[in-house]
Amino acid sequence: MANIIIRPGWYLPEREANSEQDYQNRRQFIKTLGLGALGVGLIGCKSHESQARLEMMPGDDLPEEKSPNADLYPAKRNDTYTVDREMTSEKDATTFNNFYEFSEQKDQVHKLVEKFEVRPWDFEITGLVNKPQKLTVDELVRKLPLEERVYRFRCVEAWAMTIPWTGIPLAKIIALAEPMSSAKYVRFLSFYQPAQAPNQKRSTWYNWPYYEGLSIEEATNELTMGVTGLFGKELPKQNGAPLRIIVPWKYGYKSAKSIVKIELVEEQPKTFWNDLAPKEYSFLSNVNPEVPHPRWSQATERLLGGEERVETKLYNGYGEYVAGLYSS
Ligand SMILES: Nc1nc2c(c(=O)[nH]1)N[C@H]1C(S)=C(S)[C@@H](COP(=O)(O)O)O[C@H]1N2
Ligand SMILES: [Mo]
Repeated sequence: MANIIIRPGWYLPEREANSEQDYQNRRQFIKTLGLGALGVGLIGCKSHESQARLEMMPGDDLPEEKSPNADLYPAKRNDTYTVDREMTSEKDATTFNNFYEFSEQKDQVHKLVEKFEVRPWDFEITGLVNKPQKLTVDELVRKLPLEERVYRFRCVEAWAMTIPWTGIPLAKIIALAEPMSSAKYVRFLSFYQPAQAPNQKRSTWYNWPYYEGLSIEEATNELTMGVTGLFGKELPKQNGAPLRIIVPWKYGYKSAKSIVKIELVEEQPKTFWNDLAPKEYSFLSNVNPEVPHPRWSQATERLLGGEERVETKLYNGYGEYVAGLYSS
């Protein structure tokens, strides 16, 4: 029973990975039809949703409240991590999103985040720590310096992008709480607001809220960041505002969005996708071109914004930083 209900969610990646182009064409067609019909409907009835859809432009997806931290962006770029790959456009990176709390359709997420309230945003660092922390993201970005890094990012569905994230090394964020030596893993918990996130309300077969995890060595590796910005501005809601994780050598789903809790724990934590389909989404999930997903190859990836495919690299090209974590 439960299996049948869960399928729609994790079967989507297959359709995406194997016939993404078809799928996008169909969406475009539906969108064109839909807009025409909405235009007529609007004359008599200004429904909240249809109005939002008509008026929404890519740049409008930023937090609406005036930001007390706008002056922190753009942050200085740390060129140590600059990647020799062309930058993905801001439009592509902010209109094609995996964020199942809002929609399973990547091109719809950015249109459905309007009600999502990301300020003020409380989050905590708890568990096996000497100094548990409770603070807002606005406080966090004043406490620790922000920097910009250009990273490759690779989704398990075999698409990839290269974009400038702004944030703080996660090691520094975790250090605020002074982890105990018994802490071996870090667990991330995303928000739960079904009134603001339509798919949390509709698709109740998922184990909301989203949860992920890393070993403490992975979480405190110099590459891992707590991210609050993108393209020199505050993080758009659809990309995981106001605080998300970025782990650039692992498949995208390891990088939890819109987190409210970082918990230091002793045992390897359970993770959202691993619980749904353990054979397809492992806890480790390092990018590896030689290990195919059970339903598709991971040897190449499509660069967002076009049809070009390039070879996928072991650890997404970050072996010099992380190979040592796995060499025992
Ligand atoms: N809370 C939450 N975090 C999430 C996801 C999600 O659905 N919910 N999707 C993951 C997946 S599969 C990917 S590829 C990336 C997508 O991030 P982006 O939309 O900023 O590209 O977010 C990851 N983090
Ligand atoms: Mo993904």
